[in-house]
Amino acid sequence: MKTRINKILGAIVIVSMFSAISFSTMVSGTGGDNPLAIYLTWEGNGGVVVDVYPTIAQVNPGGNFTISGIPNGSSIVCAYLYVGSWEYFPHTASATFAGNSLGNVTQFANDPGTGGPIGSSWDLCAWRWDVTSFVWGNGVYPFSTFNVSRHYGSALVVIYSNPLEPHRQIFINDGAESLHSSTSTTEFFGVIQGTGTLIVFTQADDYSGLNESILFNNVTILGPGNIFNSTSGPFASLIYSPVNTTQGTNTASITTDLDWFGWHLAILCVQSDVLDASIDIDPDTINLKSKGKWITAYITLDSPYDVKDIDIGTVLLENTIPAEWGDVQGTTLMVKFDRKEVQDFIGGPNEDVDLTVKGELNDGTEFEGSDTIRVINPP
Ligand SMILES: [Ca+2]
Ligand SMILES: [Ca+2]
Ligand SMILES: [Ca+2]
Repeated sequence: MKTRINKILGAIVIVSMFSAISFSTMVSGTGGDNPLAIYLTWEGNGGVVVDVYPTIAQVNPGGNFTISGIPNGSSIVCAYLYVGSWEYFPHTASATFAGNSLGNVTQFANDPGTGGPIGSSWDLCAWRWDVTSFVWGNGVYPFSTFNVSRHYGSALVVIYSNPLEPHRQIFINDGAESLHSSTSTTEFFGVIQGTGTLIVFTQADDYSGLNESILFNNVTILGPGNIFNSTSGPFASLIYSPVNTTQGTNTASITTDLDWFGWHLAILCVQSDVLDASIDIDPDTINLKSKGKWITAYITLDSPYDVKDIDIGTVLLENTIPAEWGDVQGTTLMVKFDRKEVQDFIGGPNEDVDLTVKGELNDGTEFEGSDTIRVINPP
C-alpha cells in the first residue's frame, strides 16, 4: 500500500501518513467489477508477440517497444498499441507510433475510482490504437502520447501469420480493471481443447503483495506470492503462463491482496492437441445403388508423425463407424469402412457430405481430418 501511494503521489510529501490505510475501503472501483472483455479472436497458422513499456507515474509517456520472435516469412495480421493510465477523469488521448500520428481517441475502457488519502480521482483509463499498417516485423517501434496523466505501462501486441507455424487460436481480451484486495475474471469463448499460453499485462504492480495469483479455469497456475512485481521494469508486468484449455468457455482470473494495480490484457494463444490429418475418401461420389463392399479413406499425417504408428483399432468415421481393416502404403494409411454402414449413416442423396475420420497413434496422440463427398441415388 505504502509503495503504491508513493508511486502515485510522486512528489507529494504526505505519503507516510497513509501507509496504514487500506485502499480497499478508500478507493472505489478496485474490486473485480470491470473484467476484461473479448476484443478479437484470430485463428490460423501464426502466433502473437507482445512488448510492454513501463514508466513511473509518467505524464505523456513515450519510448521504444522492441518486437522480436516473429519468424522469417511471416505476415502481420494486426497490431495494437495499448496505453493504461490513472486519470483524474476519463478523456481522449492521442499518440504517435513509428513516426505516424494516430489521432485523438476516447478511452475504450474505464474503471472509475475516487477516494484514497487525498480524495483524488483514480480513473483507470485504457486507450487502444490500431497500428497494423505501421508494423513490418521484428524491430524497434518508438511511440509517444499526449494528454496522459499518470502512466505506468503501455503494451504493443502483434499477431502474425506464418504457414510454418502451428494452427492456433488467439484471443485478445482487453479492458481496464483497477484491482486491489480482489479477484477479477475474464472469459474466453469457443476455445478449442489444447495447449497454449496465457499472456497477462498489468501496470502499477510492484514489490508489495503476498497472495497474488493467476488462475486458469479456476486452477492456480501461478502463485500464490508476489507475482505481479514489475516483471517488465518499474512499474509494469508481462507474464506468460502455460495453460491447458478445454473445449468451450475458459476463464482466466487474477487475484491481488496488498498491491493495487491495473489489468489491461489477457491474451490466450492455443493450439490443438489433435493432429491435423489429411483425409481422402474414395469414392468421391457414393452411389447408393452400388453393391460395393467398402468405403475407403486414405490418411496421411504431417512429418514427423508416421501413419505406421496409427492404431487401426481406434480409427472411426463420424465418431461411430469403425475401420474394418487397413494397410500402410508408403506414407499413407488406407482404411476400409463397411459400405452399408456408411450409406445407412448418410441416409439419402446429398451434394455436400462432410465426413470426419479420427483415431489415435499407439502413444495415444489423437488425429482428425475430414473430406467432402457427394452421395447420389440414381433411379
Ligand atoms: Ca475494478
Ligand atoms: Ca501497485
Ligand atoms: Ca506485487
